[in-house]
Amino acid sequence: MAATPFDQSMIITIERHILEEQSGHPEATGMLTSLLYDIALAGKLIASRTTRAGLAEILGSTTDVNIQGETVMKLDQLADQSMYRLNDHTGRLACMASEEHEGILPIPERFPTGKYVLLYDPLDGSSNIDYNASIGTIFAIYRRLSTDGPGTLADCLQPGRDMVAAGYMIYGSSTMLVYTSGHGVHGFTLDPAIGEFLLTHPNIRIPENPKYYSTNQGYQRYWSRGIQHYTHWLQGLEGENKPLSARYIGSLVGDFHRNLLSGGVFYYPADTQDPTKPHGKLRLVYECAPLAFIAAQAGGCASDGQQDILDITPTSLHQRVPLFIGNYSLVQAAEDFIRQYD
Ligand code: FDP
Repeated sequence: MAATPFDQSMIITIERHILEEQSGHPEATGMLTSLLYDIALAGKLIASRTTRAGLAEILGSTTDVNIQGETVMKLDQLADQSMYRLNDHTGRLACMASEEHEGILPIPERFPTGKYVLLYDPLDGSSNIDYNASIGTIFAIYRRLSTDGPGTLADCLQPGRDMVAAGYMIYGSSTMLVYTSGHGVHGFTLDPAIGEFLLTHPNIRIPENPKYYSTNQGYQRYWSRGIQHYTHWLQGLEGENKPLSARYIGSLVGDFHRNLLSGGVFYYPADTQDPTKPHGKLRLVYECAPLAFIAAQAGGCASDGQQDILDITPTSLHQRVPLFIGNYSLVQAAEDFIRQYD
């Protein structure tokens, strides 16, 4: 029978999908399933706030400055608190870490601790909030390394390869949640009428013929020779390549999401613009590693220009690394140009 919008057998909620994935693992306790579901709930809450962002009482900056030296916007704080509060009492986490805070976020003593750690960037791309462009929440889940009691910094500084699950929520023309627990990448769209994330993009694979390159070309004068040549190659000015189209929102989740569905490469290389940031702008544990895990699960990859992002063991929570992410061939080409010219 042909599917209609009301064919209920076609409707797979995120809860059903996560539970079905769990049923393939008889040893699973259900804790990860519940954790993912709590994150999805935080996503719904943040989505409901971001869609009201134009309303005066929550739009605009606070006077606080976060540890990255950026002005914190109120929505960042709302998103940060939503993620923390929905996960602090469940007994599933040993600790958390958020891009908005300098150190790890302990679980309050009155609540039990659990076997996972959650790292998140509550509202990535937040400089776009005032302009109605897509923004997102990125998360990564690891198994704790410590055996019991409060979680530790070491629990949060694990290489991306050891990640258990990762995902992002994107708040755009619709709200989507995209996640992987190591068995493919799956995308869900929030149906605001019923308040549920429904499976709309099962088994996402990065298309083999890439369409886009995404970078902030305004910084070109600060780039190394390798990056200059790489960019010319992507533009078809060097070599035999057909030029790729340029697309850059300046919101990592938005740029990554588009390239995941259309094929392409996003890069934020090291540059000489700011001597205090010699490795680019993006944070390894909050942004690069989780998206690298998703890219790899979708058939792509991510590199810092020399090695796979997933192989880097972080040395601090707010460590920054250059990022090249997307189709495997385009990321490998970046490494080749860097090796040849830099
Ligand atoms: P934002 O500062 O708006 O939060 O790392 C944060 C980030 O956005 C990414 O989402 C985005 O890709 C990048 O910074 C944009 O930086 P530029 O403005 O330097 O291009």
